[in-house]
Amino acid sequence: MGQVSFEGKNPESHYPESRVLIIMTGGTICMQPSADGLVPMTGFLKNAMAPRPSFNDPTAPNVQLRAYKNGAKLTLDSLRTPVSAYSRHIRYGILEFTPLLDSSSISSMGWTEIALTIKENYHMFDGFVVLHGTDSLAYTASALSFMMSDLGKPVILTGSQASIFALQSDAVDNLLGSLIIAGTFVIPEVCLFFHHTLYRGNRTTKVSASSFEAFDSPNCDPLAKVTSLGVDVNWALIRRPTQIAEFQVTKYLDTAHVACLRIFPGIKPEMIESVLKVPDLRGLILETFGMGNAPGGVDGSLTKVIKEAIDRGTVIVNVSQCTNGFVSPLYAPGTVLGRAGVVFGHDLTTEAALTKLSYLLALPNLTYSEITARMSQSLRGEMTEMATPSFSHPAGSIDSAMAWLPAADTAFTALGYAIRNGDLRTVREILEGDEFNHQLLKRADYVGNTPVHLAAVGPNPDVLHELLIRGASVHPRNYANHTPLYLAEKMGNVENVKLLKEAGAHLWRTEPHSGNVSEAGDLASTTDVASVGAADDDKEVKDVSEHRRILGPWSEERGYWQVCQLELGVPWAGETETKGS
Ligand code: ASN
Repeated sequence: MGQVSFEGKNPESHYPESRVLIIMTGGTICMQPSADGLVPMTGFLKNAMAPRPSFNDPTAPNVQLRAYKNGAKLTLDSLRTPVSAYSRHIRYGILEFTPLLDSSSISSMGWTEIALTIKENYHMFDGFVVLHGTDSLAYTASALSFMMSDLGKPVILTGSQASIFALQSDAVDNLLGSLIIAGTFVIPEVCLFFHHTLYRGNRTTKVSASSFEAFDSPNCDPLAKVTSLGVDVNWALIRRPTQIAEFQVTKYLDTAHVACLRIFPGIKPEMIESVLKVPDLRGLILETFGMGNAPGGVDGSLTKVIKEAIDRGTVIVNVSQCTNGFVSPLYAPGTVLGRAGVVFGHDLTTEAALTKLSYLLALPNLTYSEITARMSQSLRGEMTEMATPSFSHPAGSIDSAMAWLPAADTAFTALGYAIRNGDLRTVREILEGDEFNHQLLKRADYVGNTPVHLAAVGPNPDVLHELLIRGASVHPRNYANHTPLYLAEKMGNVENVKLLKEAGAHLWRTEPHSGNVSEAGDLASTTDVASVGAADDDKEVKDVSEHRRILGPWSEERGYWQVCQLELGVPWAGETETKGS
């Protein structure tokens, strides 16, 4: 008997595939010259990606992906990348918007369309890449971050300064980097990737009209950098879930009733007043000098028009014209603005302030003071929290990371044992005692199991709950492409299955409902999240039966280790056989 060849659902490759949906909205990246100047071209997958080897693995089987748009079921052609440094292929399909836009024409309707498309397809892809023009990219990234709550998967926006069809362009690097990150790392944020750098989307601003280094996030370090060694993720900065909740989308932003005004030396109170008296105006972003200064006007006339508008219920937010630093009522004029009721936007970018206010104004039943209170809090990491935590650590210098390594191995092993024993107290002690606990939660064992995989098959749902509220993700897939939910189902652990689902977990087509946990409606929702077209469906089902053939029916005595070794791709002693024998 020979070795079992465990190849997941890709018989032509030893490596698993991640799935990424590309949403193409337009922008220079897809433009070609015409008599009227650069115009967006359709057919990006076929015309721009298929001919480029870095986007198209020639050994890949033809697979059609299922996707949804406005409730309609679609079949998308797909390609996959050659295997990445992370031992994965990224398979992707593209949904193109009609018409494709120069991003200067995007509006809140476009943001709604992007957000709803992600929502409709959320269960079928590991991550999402949004291709978009650069001009309004920072606004879109900010808007989407507020519209999406309890996001568990990466949403990466990118574009390029030069068309992908140009000889010298940043398009290939930007798109390939976005695809690999979206298909490899569970970074549950709306991000912007440009010039080898991953930024938190709502911290970005466009800083150059022509340079390839077009974006910056001046008040927030990058979330990741692509180097010759791979992707260096700054995990300490990545936002983590802290509540048990499923991904939701707010469909609408109230951009129609907000405005933005830049203060300049000599500005007249009447100018500000005319903006503040626009019918139905509900909010104003005031771009002030330095730390939030504005001229008071003769006899405080300027502050007077501001105060009157606030008394009428208009929300006025003070942000700095400087790209770096924050507003604070340190100077006298700032104090006067503060007393008048202007909200200090701290280090919000104008893009984030405008879209955040539009988001809050669209939420039903919020009072004026609830809106101003939320404006001053960080909702999605868009502003630096004012309160300094009593215990913090640097983003992780090389020295501290090196010093941490051996201890981390011990801590991870101890954590694994505590999880398997259902020992909540020890789990808490390990996580509380380790300042790098966020990294422990992301680590995986030799078959790719994260602590959540272990807890999913562990005896104590409270342990699983503890990991989830401390920011562990339900979405990572182990080396056999299996999620914690699949393992919990396989074990028939009803409570863990319920908890994982409440936290937004879902099964994949390759993880058919085991029947061990039979809840009404489960099977329908499970089969409904099929991620592939007909041809691929057949192949995947065959592969699962291959697993089953080797495993035989589930039995308790085979226990945890068999799940971990056989289901996760490591042959179990005495059960190896040649494929097809
Ligand atoms: N005008 C283009 C756009 O924003 C600029 C670009 O994508 N580089 O759509």
